Amino acid sequence: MTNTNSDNSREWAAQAYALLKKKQEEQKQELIKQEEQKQELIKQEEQKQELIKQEEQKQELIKQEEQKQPLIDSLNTENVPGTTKTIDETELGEFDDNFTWSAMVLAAQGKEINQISIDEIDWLTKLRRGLEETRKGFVTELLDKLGDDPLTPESLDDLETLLIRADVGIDSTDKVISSLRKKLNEEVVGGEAGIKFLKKELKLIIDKPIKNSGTDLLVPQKGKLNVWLLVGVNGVGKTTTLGKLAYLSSRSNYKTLIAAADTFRAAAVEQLKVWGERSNVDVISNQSKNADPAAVVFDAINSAKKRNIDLLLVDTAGRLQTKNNLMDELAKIKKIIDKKVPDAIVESLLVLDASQGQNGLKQAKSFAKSANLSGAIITKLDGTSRGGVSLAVSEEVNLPIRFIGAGEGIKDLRPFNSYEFVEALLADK
Ligand SMILES: Nc1nc2c(ncn2[C@@H]2O[C@H](COP(=O)(O)OP(=O)(O)OP(=O)(O)O)[C@@H](O)[C@H]2O)c(=O)[nH]1
Ligand SMILES: [Mg+2]
Repeated sequence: MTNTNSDNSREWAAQAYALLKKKQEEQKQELIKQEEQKQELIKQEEQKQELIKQEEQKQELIKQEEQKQPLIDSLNTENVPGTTKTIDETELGEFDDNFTWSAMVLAAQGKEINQISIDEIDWLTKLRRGLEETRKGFVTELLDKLGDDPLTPESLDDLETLLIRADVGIDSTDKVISSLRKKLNEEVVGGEAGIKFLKKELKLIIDKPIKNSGTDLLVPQKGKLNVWLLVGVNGVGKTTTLGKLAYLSSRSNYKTLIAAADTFRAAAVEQLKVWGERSNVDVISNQSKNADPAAVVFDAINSAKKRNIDLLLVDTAGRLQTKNNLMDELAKIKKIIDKKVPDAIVESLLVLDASQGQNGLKQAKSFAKSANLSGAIITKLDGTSRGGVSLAVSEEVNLPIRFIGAGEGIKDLRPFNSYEFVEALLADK
């Protein structure tokens, strides 16, 4: 190779190198560019994924909110028509003996753990506390006397005295004691078994008129006008009970109306209107002095028919001017109902104040004779030692107990449940 050739070769090589270098540089740049693009793509992909994730999270939150909504709604309204918040929402109390006892009573009636409500626990606690006075002079004393020993004929005498003292009544007491005596003749009965047997016997007495009536639980019949008259002597709790019933009824979605047929006591209408407002139920009244109670009922029936009412609750007077007779007035009201709505389902419910004991029983007997009663409501079971009178009403007046009241609050009235009542009456300690 000549020098020239050699020079040319170097030149060529240099050019080739330069070219390659350029190529390489270009490739490098291309790679960098590609890398940059790749990074850009990765970044975009990441951003996209992030956006997708955010969207998913957003959707999840929306879903959670949607799931939460009906729960919040139902908590707010709790089936009270036309209101967004419940009246006196019940708060869960302490985890104590009362709670445990109430939960056990519910469980014994087949309730599952997730079906138990705070309201039920609250009511049973009130009932148990309310019957404490009756129980004190009764079961506690009996258990103290019995100890762990088997029942003897002497302990039956003690039991007899205690039952009479708790206003259970002579007839019911006789019945229970003779069943126990019979059982004692057949076998040895321990203290605990004795209480169990006693509970069974008392429940039988209370359940008899309920079974005979053919209706275990009194509820308004749908598709008909139900008229419930609340009757009883003055001060027993008719108006208060009617207010509580209006609340129960409207809360259970029955179209409810109140007739203020106690026209004797001036404040009666105002008292009813307060209850009506609390339970969101209208009150039909006639403010004029000495208005005819039957005329108020007449107006109320017209209104009930127009509005397609399920349940008309009628408050009646506990006392009238001497020239008028309470029974005649009730008969007049009944006549109007029969004439205007012959197919209505009418209940005449005698309201009885448990704290009046045997006196209340006397009233019940005289009302039962003339007022054609279909059931009883026992009030003021809180704090009386005479809760046993409920048994006398069942046995001696033969009336099914339909509701019981144990307090002045709107929720302090419940449909009567003989199992719960007897358990509360004979709860130990
Ligand atoms: N502790 C307690 N008090 C009650 C209960 N039910 C009613 N009361 C109270 O008994 C009093 C008389 O109640 P009312 O509802 O006005 O009795 P009423 O039978 O309508 O009376 P008259 O209209 O005068 O015949 C009020 O102070 C009530 O708050 C109850 O279950 N427990
Ligand atoms: Mg009243």
